[in-house]
Amino acid sequence: MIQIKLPEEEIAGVPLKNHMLLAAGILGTTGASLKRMLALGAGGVVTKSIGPNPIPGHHGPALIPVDCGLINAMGLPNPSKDFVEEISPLKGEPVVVSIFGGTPAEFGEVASWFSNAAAFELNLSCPHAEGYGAAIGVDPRIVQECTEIVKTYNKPVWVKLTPNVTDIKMIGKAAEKGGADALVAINTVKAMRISTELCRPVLGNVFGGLSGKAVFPIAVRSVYDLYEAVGIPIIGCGGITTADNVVEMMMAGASAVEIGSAIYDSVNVFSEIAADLYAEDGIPAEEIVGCAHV
Ligand code: RRO
Repeated sequence: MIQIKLPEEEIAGVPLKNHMLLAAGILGTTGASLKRMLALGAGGVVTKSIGPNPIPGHHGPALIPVDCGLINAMGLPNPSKDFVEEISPLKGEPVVVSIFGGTPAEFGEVASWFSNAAAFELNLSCPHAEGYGAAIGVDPRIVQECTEIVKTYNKPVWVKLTPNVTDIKMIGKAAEKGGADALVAINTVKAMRISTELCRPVLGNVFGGLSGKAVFPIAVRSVYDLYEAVGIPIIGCGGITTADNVVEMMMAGASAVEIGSAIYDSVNVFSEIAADLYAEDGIPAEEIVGCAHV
């Protein structure tokens, strides 16, 4: 397997310690858990998505393990503005704050609270949130406007995209037009399970989002598509569990990756992948980013 060198420069405006970030939504609700994931080898961390008002989340069951993945319908649980204090001890660390709102103005309001963020990741892609996430992230005009307003806070802006669209390239281009510094592909894939014993949907919210190994090929395809359509960096996210998966994502066009569901199986996944991925005589990652494109 190809081995690479650690990054020597910022990636999409963020000084990452390696090419792997903790994805939004996993162990990202407290300053302590984010700090722990950095200590366990994450090159950067993305927080749980924070919105304009506190939300308790959907009622359970909210997370179900399935073959090769997880389906969640957490329902954007978050403490809103109180989270500013929660992550203040992490000042100076590569902490990307994931934010959401129902309008561009709400995105701007939430961004205005986080002067310590290394970057913002705009959640325009949660698949099961009425009025938020993918409900507005399928509209290129809104995606552009949300990006523009958050850009006024002078930090790198990453836009996380939903795969639940006919043409992800169109949404990616809208974010790029709004000034995005990077695209993150992908959020979870809309999914559900039914209990045949109970004759009812398993999730409290009925629908949720599928993550984990099952979605890796969808994420690779999305990154590959976006690489052909935009000129900004792409962060690959979805089902990555091995160093070879990281290399494959890079060959599709990703400059870095985010890892979430794999933590369910091993909290040491970052250091385990790093042991296989990096070598002092490895090649610069830039040499393989997008190399699969003909
Ligand atoms: O909280 C959630 O239910 C959730 C979010 Br914000 C998201 O972006 N993606 C997802 O699968 N779940």
